[in-house]
Amino acid sequence: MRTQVVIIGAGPSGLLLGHKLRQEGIACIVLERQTGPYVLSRIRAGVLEQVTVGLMEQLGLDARMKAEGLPHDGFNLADGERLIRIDIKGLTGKEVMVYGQTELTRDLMEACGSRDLEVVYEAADVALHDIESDAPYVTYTKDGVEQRIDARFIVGCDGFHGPSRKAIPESVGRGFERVYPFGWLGILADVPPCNHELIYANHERGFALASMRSQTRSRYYIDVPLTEKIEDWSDDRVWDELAIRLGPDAAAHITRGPSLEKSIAPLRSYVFEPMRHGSLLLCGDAAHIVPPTGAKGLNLAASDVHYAAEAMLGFFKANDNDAIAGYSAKALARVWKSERFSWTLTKLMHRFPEDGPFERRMQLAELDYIASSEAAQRSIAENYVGLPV
Ligand code: FAS
Ligand code: PHB
Repeated sequence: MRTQVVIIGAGPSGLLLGHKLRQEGIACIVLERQTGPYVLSRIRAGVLEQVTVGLMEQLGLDARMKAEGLPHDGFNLADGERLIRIDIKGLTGKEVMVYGQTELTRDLMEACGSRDLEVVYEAADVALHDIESDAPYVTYTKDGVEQRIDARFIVGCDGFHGPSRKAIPESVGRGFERVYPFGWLGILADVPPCNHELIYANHERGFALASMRSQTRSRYYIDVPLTEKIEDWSDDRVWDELAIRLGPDAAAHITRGPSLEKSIAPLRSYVFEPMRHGSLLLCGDAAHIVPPTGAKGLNLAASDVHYAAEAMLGFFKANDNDAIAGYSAKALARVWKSERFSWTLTKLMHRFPEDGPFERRMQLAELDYIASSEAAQRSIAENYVGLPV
C-alpha cells in the first residue's frame, strides 16, 4: 500500500492530524495498537486551550464540545487559607473549555468514517523504516498478517512509550527530563463539582486539584509519594484527604460518591529534540511530557498538530520544503515555554520531599505576591489560556 502520510497512534494527536490532512485532501492512514474502546477508556486531560478548541472548530467537529463543554473564565489557587482567583478572561480576554479528552477523542473517532480517515486498530508490531530517506515505510501486523505502507512522511503520534521517537538515532536526538518525586492520584465520580471553577491547592499535607467533566461529573486529584499503591486508597480515604487539602470552604461543598475510575499517574517533564528527523515528524506525547499541573499536555499536542499540518500543507500544496524543515524549531519554541509554565506551577503547588521550612515560606510568599499583583496574575493567566501559536 502507498499513501502520502502514515500516522502512528490514534490518540488526540493522531486523530486531530489525520482529520486536518484529510480535510485538505492529503492521503493518510492512522495505525493504532489498541482497540478504539481501550483508547477511550483512558481518563486524561480536562481543560482545552483555544488552540485545541480552534482545531475542532476548523474541522467542524466542535458541536458537542460547545453543547456539553463548560467555558471557564477563571480558576483558583488555594494556599490553605484562601482562594486566589485568576481571572483569565478579565486579564487576557480569553477563556478555556472544560471538556474531557475522552469526549474530544470520541468526537474525532466518530467522524472518521464520514470523513474518509482510515484508522487501523489493533495494528501490532508497528515498525518504522528508512526514515532518513524520502521514501520511508512502516510495517505492522494485522490479524496475524504482516503489512507494509510506503509514504512520503511518517508522523509519530504514538505517545511517550511508542516506537517513533526511538527510531531517531541517539547520535541525532536527545531528551531533557525531570522526574518528580510524586504522582497524581486521580478519582472520577458522578457527583457535582465542589466549585464552579477549578481549584489548585497547596496544603501543608500536599497538593489537591478540584476539577470536573460536567455539572454532574467531577474529577479530583491529590499528589501521593511514588511508593503509594492505588489499592491502599479507598474512596473514603481519598475523599477525606481532598476535604483537608482543599480547605474548609471547598470541603463544605464536596459531594462524595463511588469512584468510576481511580488511578495514580507519575509526573515528569520531558522534551525530545529534534521533533523531526528526515521524513519522520513527532507530535504530542511522542515528543514531550508535562506534569498535568498546567493543563498543557493535550493542548501542546494540539499546537504540534497545528504546526505539522501547516508544514505538510506547505510541502504537498506549495512545494515548500522549508515548511517541513522549520517544523521542529517552531513546535519546540512553544513546547519549551509550556514546559516552563508547567514546571513552575508544579514547583509552586507541590511539597517536595527535599524542601524545608524555608522553601515552604517561599511558596507561601509567592502565593501571597500573586494574590496582590495583577502583573503576576496576568502572567499566569496568559500561560494558562495558552500562548499564541
Ligand atoms: P496519547 O498517549 O494520548 O496517544 C498515543 C496513542 O498511540 C495511544 O492511543 C497508543 O495506544 C498509541 N500507540 C502507542 N504505541 C503504539 C504502537 N507501537 N503502535 C501503534 N500505536 C501505538 N494532559 C492534560 O493536559 N491534563 C491532564 O490531566 C492529563 N492527565 C494525564 C494522565 C495520564 C495517566 C497520562 C498518561 C497523560 C495525561 N495527560 C494530561 C497528558 C495527555 O492528555 C496527553 O498529553 C495526551 O494524551 C497526548 O495525546 P497524544 O500525543 O495523542 O498521546
Ligand atoms: C482534569 O480535569 O483532568 C485536569 C484539569 C486541569 C489540570 C489537570 C487535570 O491541570
